[in-house]
Amino acid sequence: MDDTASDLRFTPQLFELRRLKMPLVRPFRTSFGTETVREMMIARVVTEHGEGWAECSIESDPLYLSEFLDAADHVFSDHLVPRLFAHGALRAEDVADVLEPVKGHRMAKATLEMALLDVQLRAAGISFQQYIGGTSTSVEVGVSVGITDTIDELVSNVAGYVEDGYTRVKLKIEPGFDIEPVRRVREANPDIRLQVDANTAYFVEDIDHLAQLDELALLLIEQPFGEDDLVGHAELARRITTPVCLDEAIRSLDHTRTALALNAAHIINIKPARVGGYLAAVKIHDHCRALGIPVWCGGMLETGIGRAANLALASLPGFTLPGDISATKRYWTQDITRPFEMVDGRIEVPTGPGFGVDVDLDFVEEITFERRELRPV
Ligand code: SMG
Ligand code: MG
Repeated sequence: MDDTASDLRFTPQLFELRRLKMPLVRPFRTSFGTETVREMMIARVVTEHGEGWAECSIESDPLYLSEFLDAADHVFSDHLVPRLFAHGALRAEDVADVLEPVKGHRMAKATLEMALLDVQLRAAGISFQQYIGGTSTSVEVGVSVGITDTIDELVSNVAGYVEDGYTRVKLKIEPGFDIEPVRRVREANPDIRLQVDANTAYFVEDIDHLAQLDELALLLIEQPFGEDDLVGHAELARRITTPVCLDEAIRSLDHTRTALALNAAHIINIKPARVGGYLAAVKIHDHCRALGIPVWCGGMLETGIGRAANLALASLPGFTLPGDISATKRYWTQDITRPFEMVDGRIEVPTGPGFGVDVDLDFVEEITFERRELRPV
């Protein structure tokens, strides 16, 4: 990583947490629920050297991972932010250590680190991409397609995304909506790169059933079993030919090391928030790259803040598979940053200082339904 960002120290004077409601352009259904209006949180930190913004990828309910927004409110105000205030001047690289005594809550921790990273890189005048040593000026992206009431509807939704230019499509699956829908999408699109994501909806007893996916030429199957079932995923990896990818199971570099040691994954989905932040995400990328394990950048239906950062992350050389980073219009009619457009299946990596996007304060104000300020006492 680039050291030019490392000279100054930053004293947080204020953390502002905002909860927003953003309507999705189309409902997004997974094995754990349907989202129509997405409840999101963003954070802003103010320091003596300027301010920074962060995406908080925590969901409103504890259905994807255990963290959820109402709990995060408490964790931020009573456990994490007071530790940063008490520590005084610091760099983004210090945040994980300062917050280490608090167990878990990695998405909350990732938010605070991200806000400080934005300040720090803006103060140094360098982009996040430069800081991590990302190489490509644009990255290949994909789209994640939700479960539908009928297979025809799914085939039609996928056709729309292919029409928009997506060449890699991920289908959400669940028991009762798996082999047949995926087969129909494959038949209609013989050449697209297709993959599936089950969000922990299956059990090891389902391996023979899931093996039917093998004839559909998928890039990968993502996290069919529980977040702790590494042994189950290892058995799956032995018994099917479709490459196995882990998402929910990977919440740290240690989880990554363990999963790979057990042969529980051929591919890793790196979601920065899930692993405790962008700095941990880079470490996981480096580890996987050294072992020749392909990685790709996961998505949490982010605002433009998170999308900007994910694009830079995905420009590291080990991100050899397209990420769940779609164009803005796949998610929102209006975003809180400038929109991101896809051209030829790729989106450009932002080059401005920090994460390289400005936040539309008027629009943020309009969609904020809760705003809290945390200051040192
Ligand atoms: O495009 O950001 C996106 C969505 C990607 O499918 C996606 N994310 O398990 O990978 C996943 C899900 C988690 C979020 S569902 C609310
Ligand atoms: Mg997933």
